[in-house]
Amino acid sequence: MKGLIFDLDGVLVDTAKYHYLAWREIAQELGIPFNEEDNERLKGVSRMRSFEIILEIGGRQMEEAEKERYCAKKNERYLTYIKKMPKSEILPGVRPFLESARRAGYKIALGSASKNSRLILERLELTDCFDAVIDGTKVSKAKPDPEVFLKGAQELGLAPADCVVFEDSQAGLEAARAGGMRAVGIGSPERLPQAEVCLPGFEGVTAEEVETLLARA
Ligand code: B16
Ligand code: MG
Repeated sequence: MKGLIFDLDGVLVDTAKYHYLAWREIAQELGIPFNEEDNERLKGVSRMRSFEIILEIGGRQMEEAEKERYCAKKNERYLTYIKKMPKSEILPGVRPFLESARRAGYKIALGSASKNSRLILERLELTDCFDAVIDGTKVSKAKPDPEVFLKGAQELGLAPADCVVFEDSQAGLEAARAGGMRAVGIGSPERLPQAEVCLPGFEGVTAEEVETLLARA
């Protein structure tokens, strides 16, 4: 294991709740029922695909241009939450994990579907922790396609097999496996059956310990 590739939303920071709040407002406006269980399907998938899933739930169809307008509106709402987000919303143990992994010589990349990832890393003062940032502005295929993680490995100058992906979404874990990388789920094994190893989070864990768990998996 030479490279660590991190998803952003739900792994480094709990932005998933803000995505949910913003989408719920849009769904309400359209009269589409939308709950936290439905929201699970939106994790890790692109903004447009998320909206299409909401339309599917409501049995609705829409012209491309109108879909774009709703996606832009959702993002405006989402950004109002993100701009108020305090630094303390970095998930527990994340910063020490990243810092100690860097000191131990691992290369670190971000592999996120979000087009807002640069802004979020800046707000959390995490930008300097990354050797490479691959996000929704740099990829054309959404998770579960492995493009985002393969580009991450490439920018780190590493083979996919030497990288481990940390993900909270099913689509993201499928992408990691499809790309030939090791896959660590952040969350419960029941919710994330695609993961080789699951961690509840990063508190009290080191990259070396993750490497040991993967060797046994
Ligand atoms: P944006 P990740 C994903 O980020 C989220 O999990 C997903 O819910 C969201 O729709 C997607 O980013 C796009 O985000 O609207 O900010 O471009 O989990 O891949 O870091
Ligand atoms: Mg995520």
